[in-house]
Amino acid sequence: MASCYTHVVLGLGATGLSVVRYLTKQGITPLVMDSREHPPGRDQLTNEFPEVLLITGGFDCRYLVQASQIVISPGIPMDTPEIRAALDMGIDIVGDVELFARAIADKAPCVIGITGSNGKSTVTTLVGLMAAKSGINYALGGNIGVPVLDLLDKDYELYVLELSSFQLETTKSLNCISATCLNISEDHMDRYSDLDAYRQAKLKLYQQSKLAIVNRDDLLTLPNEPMNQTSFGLSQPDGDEWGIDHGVLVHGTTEYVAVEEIALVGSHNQANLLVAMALADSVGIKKAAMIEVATQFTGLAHRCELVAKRHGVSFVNDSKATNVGATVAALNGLSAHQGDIILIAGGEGKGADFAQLSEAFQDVSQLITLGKDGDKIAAIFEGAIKVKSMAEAVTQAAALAKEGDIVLLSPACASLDMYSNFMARGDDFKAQVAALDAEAVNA
Ligand code: UMA
Ligand code: ADP
Repeated sequence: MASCYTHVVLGLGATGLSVVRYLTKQGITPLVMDSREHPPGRDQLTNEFPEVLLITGGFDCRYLVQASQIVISPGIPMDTPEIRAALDMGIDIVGDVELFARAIADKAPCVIGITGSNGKSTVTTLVGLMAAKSGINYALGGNIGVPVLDLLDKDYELYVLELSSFQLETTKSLNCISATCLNISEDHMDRYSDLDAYRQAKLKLYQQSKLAIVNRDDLLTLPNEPMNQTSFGLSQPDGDEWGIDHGVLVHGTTEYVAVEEIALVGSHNQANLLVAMALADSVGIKKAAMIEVATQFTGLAHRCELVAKRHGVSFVNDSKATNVGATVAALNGLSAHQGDIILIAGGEGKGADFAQLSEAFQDVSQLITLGKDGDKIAAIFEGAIKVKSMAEAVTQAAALAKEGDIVLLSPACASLDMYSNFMARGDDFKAQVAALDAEAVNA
């Protein structure tokens, strides 16, 4: 069988659709394959690109081995046997971010790259807001939810990119002005052989940047080889580093903003602000713009978001805590709280070792678990309550909570066992909290 397809797109989600859009604009009609029977973008593909052939239910090797380029979605592991076979034959296998990097190589705009286990979306948003306040024509994209190839329709001075380890596995040509790996803690252990394999995927970003901004409080974020670098951290900085000195965020000896004036809550968010300012500084964003954002931005939805206060009980939605590190950060951020913390956790654990939650669980007075791996979390907390739905979790939590307590949804797990994404899970939590009031009215 001779294939007429030079380009094959693997995966038909947000990324696959953006790749088809990009390739067809270049006059290329790709073949699309998805290993699921009913991929999410099927209807959209048929409507937008009726001429594009879609094969579902597997990856047909006969097409792969005859292609000149295979564009792979981040959710598809590189060690899928069909992809390995094509790689061994020397076929160009790239991700959408690599295609983006090649497409902008001649125009040479400024690119900032942001990776890490937790805080990527917050830092990406902070840098974007700082750029906006500085009057820079910028775009945000990548893992934050906007496929990078969709940003090529317009010209921008600055691209601020959130990059996952999955995306970085297939990217080698980004030419960033500055890049950071915010922190490293266990995530996606169902995809990587160990923590170092996951870390090495993230550190690939530094090789594609003129400046590395490392977290001196997390040595796993340091590059393998010394390079042009500076650091951020919660301690007093040395020389030109970013840090905190006597309660003030500083760059070297230059004061930026006092901790008490920051609108975001928690020490992890002070770190997020420091690195955002360091990245912003690398592209000439003005100090006044950084300070304005630091004092005004209260955070993204689904990240330690206070959704309701009911009879003196605070209901906090941290649905974006899709790994253990994020839940630990949320609990550490609340450790000074006087009342009890009732935690709702569980979901798709992605192979995580939940024992790492034990220390932070000292601040939890009651644990309610749900989802596929809820039982594994319940096993490390005596007297954990196991429930089957968010409605049950919220009702139980509300019944246990008294004035001054916090009910925190911070699952330490992905949502995909019960929901389409973390936002749907957070929205369900909010809806169940709102339903408590309706029940009270009707009682
Ligand atoms: N697919 C297969 N075979 C597989 C796995 C997936 O065919 O073995 C297909 C699926 O059937 C589906 C398509 O691939 O049709 C989905 O592709 P995808 O999983 O790569 O997801 P996209 O919709 O393209 O979204 C991706 C990112 N998703 C993942 O990395 C899993 C989105 O990050 C990102 O916002 C988007 O590209 C735009 O860049 C989400 C995410 O969960 C938020 N990221 C992970 C995280 O943050 O922890 C890394
Ligand atoms: P990401 O895009 O990397 O998932 P987000 O900014 O969306 O990061 O935040 C995800 C989760 O991680 C939230 O639960 C948030 O409270 C927590 N978080 C944010 N910043 C940090 C940080 N610097 N260290 C640890 N956890 C963090």
